[in-house]
Amino acid sequence: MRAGLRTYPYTIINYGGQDVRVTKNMITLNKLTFVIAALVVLSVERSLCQNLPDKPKPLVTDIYTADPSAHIFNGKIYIYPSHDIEANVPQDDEGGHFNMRDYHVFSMDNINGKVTDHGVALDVKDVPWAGRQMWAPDAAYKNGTYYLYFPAKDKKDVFRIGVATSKSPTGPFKAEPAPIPGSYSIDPAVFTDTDGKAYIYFGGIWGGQLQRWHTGKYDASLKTDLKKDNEPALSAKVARLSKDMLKFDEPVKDVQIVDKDGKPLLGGDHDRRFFEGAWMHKYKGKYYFSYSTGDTHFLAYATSNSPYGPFTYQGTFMKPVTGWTTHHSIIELNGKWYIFYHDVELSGQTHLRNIKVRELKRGADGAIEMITP
Ligand code: FUB
Repeated sequence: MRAGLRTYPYTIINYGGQDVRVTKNMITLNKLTFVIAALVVLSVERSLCQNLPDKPKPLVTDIYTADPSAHIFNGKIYIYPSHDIEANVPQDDEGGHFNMRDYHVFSMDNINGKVTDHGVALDVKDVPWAGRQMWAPDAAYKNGTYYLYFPAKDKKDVFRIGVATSKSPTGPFKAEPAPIPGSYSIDPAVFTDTDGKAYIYFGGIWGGQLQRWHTGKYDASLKTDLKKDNEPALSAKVARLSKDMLKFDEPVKDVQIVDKDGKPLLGGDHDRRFFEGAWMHKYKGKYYFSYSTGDTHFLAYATSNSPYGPFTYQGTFMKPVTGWTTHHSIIELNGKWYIFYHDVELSGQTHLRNIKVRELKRGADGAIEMITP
């Protein structure tokens, strides 16, 4: 200590117009209070800034929802799911127990926000060509119109893909009088690339009937797959959409998935081959094709430099959820990525599902981290 200078065991501060003595201990305590307060503020802020729980809860609890296709339109999240109902149809390999009749659209202001049900957006009775089973839909937007793409069985019990339009993202949607010409099978997913071109991916084996079209003609005798385990697996399909978004603009192509040596995945490779539930997203210029492996219940993905592929298989990224089916969509919001998916937490029954959302994380190389639901 320097001569002539005195130190005091307290500091005087002016608090509310009065001089107050503050001891060292008090300063330490105040620092602690400050740190705690900062931590509380930070954690509240983080929850508003789209941090989601690791064990998400169902987003909708008053009706059953599945196969959620999420999109951001005008800065808001819209979800286009299937609407599961109890139709008392026994479970079979053809998915007869998924006997849905309509679609509801849901919206959220932010990823943690309230979920709003906008009611019935399209009913099977208003689709002139459809007979039954309104399965997993998707949506797209172009030039002031919203498009709802949906699979349904036609009056001959053959799955086709329909399209319906609306001026609002929440519908109601008006169906075109006939399915998309040349369409078949299920699970349409529409991806609009950065150059404005839109592509539709679709297909699903077993109950989704993709195997019945492998010669180009419908063959009802093929119930599950081709039963050729050592031959290339059946592929999902892709076609660019026409400018009016109502038709295929080119012949349908195979979405080929190959291993790291460039060899096609085989029909017997049930852990890796495509089953149903296609989704496409683009990350850092690469195209990520993701899908369900069906009877092995994984979500898997493959990447390419082209929206047409071939796609190189990268791995699975979600372990089986509760319930037989697994189906997802992936969106980016404010620099973070989210996966919408379903399980059967509410009902415990495969055909009565509930949608959920959680964050999708990646490694520095873009690899999607494994999710354990
Ligand atoms: O919801 C009916 C079907 O179950 C979907 O089309 C498949 O993807 C599976 O989730």
